[in-house]
Amino acid sequence: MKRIIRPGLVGIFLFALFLQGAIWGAEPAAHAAPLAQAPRPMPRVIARGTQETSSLRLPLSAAQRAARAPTATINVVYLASGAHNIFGDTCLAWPTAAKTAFSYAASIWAAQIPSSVPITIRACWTGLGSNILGYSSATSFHHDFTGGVAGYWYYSALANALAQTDLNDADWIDWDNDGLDTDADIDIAISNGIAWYYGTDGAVPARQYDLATIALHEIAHGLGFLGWVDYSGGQGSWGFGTGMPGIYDRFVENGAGQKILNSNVFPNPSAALGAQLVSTNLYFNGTNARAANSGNRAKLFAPSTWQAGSSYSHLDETFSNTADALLTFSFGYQEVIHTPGAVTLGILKDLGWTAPTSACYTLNLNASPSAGGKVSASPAPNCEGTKYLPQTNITLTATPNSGYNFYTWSGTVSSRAPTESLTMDANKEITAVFNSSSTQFLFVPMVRR
Ligand SMILES: [Ca+2]
Ligand SMILES: [Ca+2]
Ligand SMILES: [Ca+2]
Ligand SMILES: [Zn+2]
Repeated sequence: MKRIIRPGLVGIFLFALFLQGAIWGAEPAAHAAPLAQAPRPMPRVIARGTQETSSLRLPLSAAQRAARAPTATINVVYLASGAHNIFGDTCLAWPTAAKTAFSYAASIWAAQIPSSVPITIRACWTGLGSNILGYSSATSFHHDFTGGVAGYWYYSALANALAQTDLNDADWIDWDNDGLDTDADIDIAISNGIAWYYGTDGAVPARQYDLATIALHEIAHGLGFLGWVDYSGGQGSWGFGTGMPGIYDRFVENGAGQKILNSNVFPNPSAALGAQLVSTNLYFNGTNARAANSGNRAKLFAPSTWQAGSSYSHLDETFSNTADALLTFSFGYQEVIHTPGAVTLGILKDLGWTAPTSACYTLNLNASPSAGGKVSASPAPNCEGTKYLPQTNITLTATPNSGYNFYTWSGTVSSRAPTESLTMDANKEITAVFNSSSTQFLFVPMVRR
């Protein structure tokens, strides 16, 4: 940690010293002392409304919802009217139907990410700026715990999952300002001044925003889709004065493959780093993100004018109106996305989350013999790139090549019809058996000649 004191950096320096004392230097005797107040500032991101109508509708069917088994417990604490969240906003009473939509989003994530430690979200219903739908941040951040990569900040939901213990419940810091050492993991605010749709079926009327979609988006940030960089007056920096980057930043690079954390190329802080942050040329390069994105790095939102709360911690606009649009920075009227999308799941997996095996099913299709014909499936894969969401209804079509006929299916479909439907309720291995016209001709004389 650099200890260069300059006017204006004193506060950050004290913040860094505070972190040292609070996180590394805590001793049992300190228990008699008051809990430390949580250090601020910390990264925060906002979701914006476009006031334009979107045509993207990706809700979950009733069967798809029913098939989702929780892999984690996500508790939502709806802050009471008059309570303050960690950013000092005063919360208003939550409409009951809004809570239903928010909890629905939490249940979707609870079936996507595994953790043995319950995740707690503090949700504040409050007035926000014009066209701001909501904002999100983690409640606490941690580093150098068992199970994580040393030298990077993690948010508590992921840190707890990796450490398999609740790290912020006994760390002498009252991160959520409730007077207790026990702490939540994610802080989300939702605007009360938006024309929201509170249903969970995706049937959003005109000129309304889908609250479940926005809640799903904001929770993703709290799970780790949120970088530790800042930009001011052309200067870019990472670590918020702590000298330590976030785990998300570890994967970010420019088009030429230069890591933004490479201080030889981009000192921290520097104008060189600042230029990268507004370069429209930043990518998340992780094994799982690439696998989910046709082998390509996932482009990040890095517009030429820095947009605080939007830049860097969202997917690029090229993902708008696709199945990966959930982590783009803005939403249109009627935009419905109730699945995280393969690229976002890949990024979360690169950050350290273990993808649950139950989230999607594989469908392997074969033709026998391979020269005999083709098998096609409709719709295209809708989960993690090449797989299917549970309960997706699939139509299989066997098309023989010239000189062959379709004979039968083998595997989990047993039928003689060349067009067959099935429901994805498990991994499936299915073969279409073809026979050549001559084989079929020969078949008949072989019976009891
Ligand atoms: Ca604590
Ligand atoms: Ca607390
Ligand atoms: Ca906790
Ligand atoms: Zn966002």
